[in-house]
Amino acid sequence: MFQREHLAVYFIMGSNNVGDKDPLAVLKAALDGGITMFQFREKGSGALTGKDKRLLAEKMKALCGQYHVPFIVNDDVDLAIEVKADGIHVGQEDASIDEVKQRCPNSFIVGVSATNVIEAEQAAKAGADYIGAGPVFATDTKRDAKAPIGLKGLQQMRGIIGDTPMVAIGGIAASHVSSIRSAGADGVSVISAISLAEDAASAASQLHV
Ligand code: TZP
Ligand code: ICP
Ligand code: MG
Repeated sequence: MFQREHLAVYFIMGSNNVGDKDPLAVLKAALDGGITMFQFREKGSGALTGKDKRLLAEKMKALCGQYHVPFIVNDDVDLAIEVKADGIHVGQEDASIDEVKQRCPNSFIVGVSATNVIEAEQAAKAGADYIGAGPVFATDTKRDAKAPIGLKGLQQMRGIIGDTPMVAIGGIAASHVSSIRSAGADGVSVISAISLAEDAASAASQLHV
């Protein structure tokens, strides 16, 4: 069962976010460092597709399972169902919440990205299990990221979504965690702060409050 505590340290990664490292080794280190949720986001230049993508997803899912950490798939509803993920994360340009809920098992965790209060309110009303709010700060990781919403934007989203679980994303480092929590987020979601860290386990542990 999904709880907002799962959003505390939400790591996102694909095979092209780790430089020369082995994505499975990075994920294992992140799990050892105490991440509370994981999202497989295989997109952008050099991203795996087809069978290679599915095989990596299966390995990552198994690893997360050993740590009882929910395994979420970004965008790809078919893959999420195929590998029996714990949930799916969709953006505003991806499948609608209604479609996702129709196609996926009832137990699926459904996360939705929101870049402004209107999208956040819609997602909460449509029954998203959690909102991914951001980018909070500028980021080089996502090429087509929207303008940063800042801590003020996060606060505004919290004001409009009531107690819907919300995780902050975009340019987040350990030094931001307490101010992000104070702005009303239930946790932080990061790619590069863990995936490009020299010591992914230590980086992950430092993202806890
Ligand atoms: N959505 C909004 S910002 C972002 C995504 C997927 C990228 C976050 O990556 P980083 O490295 O934590 O800034
Ligand atoms: N939020 C989260 C949690 N994941 C994403 N991929 C995103 C926003 C764009
Ligand atoms: Mg998407």
